[in-house]
Amino acid sequence: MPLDSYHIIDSTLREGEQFSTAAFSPAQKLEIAGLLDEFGVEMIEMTTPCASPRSEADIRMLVGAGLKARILTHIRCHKDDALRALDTGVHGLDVVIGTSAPLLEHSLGKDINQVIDSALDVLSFVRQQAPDVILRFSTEDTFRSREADLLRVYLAVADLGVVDRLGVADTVGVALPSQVYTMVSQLVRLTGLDVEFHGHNDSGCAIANACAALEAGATHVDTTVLGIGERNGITPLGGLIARLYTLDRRYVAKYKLPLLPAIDRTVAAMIGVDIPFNTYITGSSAFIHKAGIHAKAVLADPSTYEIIRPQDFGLTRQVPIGHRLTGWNAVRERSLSLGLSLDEATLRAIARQIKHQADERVLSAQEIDTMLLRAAGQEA
Ligand code: HCA
Ligand code: CU
Repeated sequence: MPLDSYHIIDSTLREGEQFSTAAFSPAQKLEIAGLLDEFGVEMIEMTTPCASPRSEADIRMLVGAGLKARILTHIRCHKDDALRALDTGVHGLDVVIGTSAPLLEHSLGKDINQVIDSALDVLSFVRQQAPDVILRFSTEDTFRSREADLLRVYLAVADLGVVDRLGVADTVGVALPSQVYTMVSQLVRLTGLDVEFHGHNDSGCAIANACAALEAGATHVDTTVLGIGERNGITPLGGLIARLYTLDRRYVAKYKLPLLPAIDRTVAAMIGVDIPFNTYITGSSAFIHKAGIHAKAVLADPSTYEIIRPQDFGLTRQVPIGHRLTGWNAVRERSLSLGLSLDEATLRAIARQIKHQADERVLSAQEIDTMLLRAAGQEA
């Protein structure tokens, strides 16, 4: 079953470079790739060597860096692009061509028969040139393409017998999980090839769609750190991990999970953004329990309100106290961690006092500690 054996293709160094504020230096690319490799992603996709001289040099640099992850580059369906890519010694080529009506008309100026001819021509050329290169063929804007066209393209490519993997791309983030499931199942059934899913997040389904693809038999999922990419990006690495972890921790056991916070922090700093508060696992509020009822239950048994264990990612939960929703159990927990043994009536009274004051203003942790110490007869 694919969920037991899927691979992550991290595209922070390709799709992620297309994020508005991203411009990674060679040293930064090496650092990101090193972290991702240590985390355990199986493949790292880089910008085409045709983009700029630096892009080409950086592929050579990463190929020579001795990482476990295979280095791929992403190219248009052109022989010249393929030759330049192969010349870098890269381990794999991700070839893409548009198939939707808007792209056929405005981007490629080709009809679907010409797309098929060009795909077959370029792919067989690549295979002749490089018998061992990992070769993937993907259609851009898969979910706004005519299904009949898609099937013709994919079946022709599969019959050619030279590619290792087919890719489906939700380029504009329109697909629903059910559509992804149907498309991927069809490709798996009809071709028997490995299938990769690449999904944008314009309407908030990138993680769900990646999961649906895996459930349907996809073998590879594209991610980027924090989900960065064109517009608002694609499936985030941490989000995919969170999704799969909550299905079954064994699905993500092969990855070095405690490295995720450093990976997110590193890339956020490089692109000059804060990690958004609601980021899966590493957002600042991911493990904060606030209301008294939640705090009480989570302090008694974290699984009551925590589907992800923060310690699996090297993180800790927080239970803030100085607000009007607080409860005496959380106050007791804090007093115990200060080494105080206050009785229940005192703790309840302090909780009431906090609620009263916090109706005007949230109290700091320091202010709460002072209250507790005073109640225990110790000066703060
Ligand atoms: C893009 C291309 C792509 C390619 C995805 C793939 C997309 O529009 O920049 O090769 O699988 O989203 O279609 O990123
Ligand atoms: Cu994309």
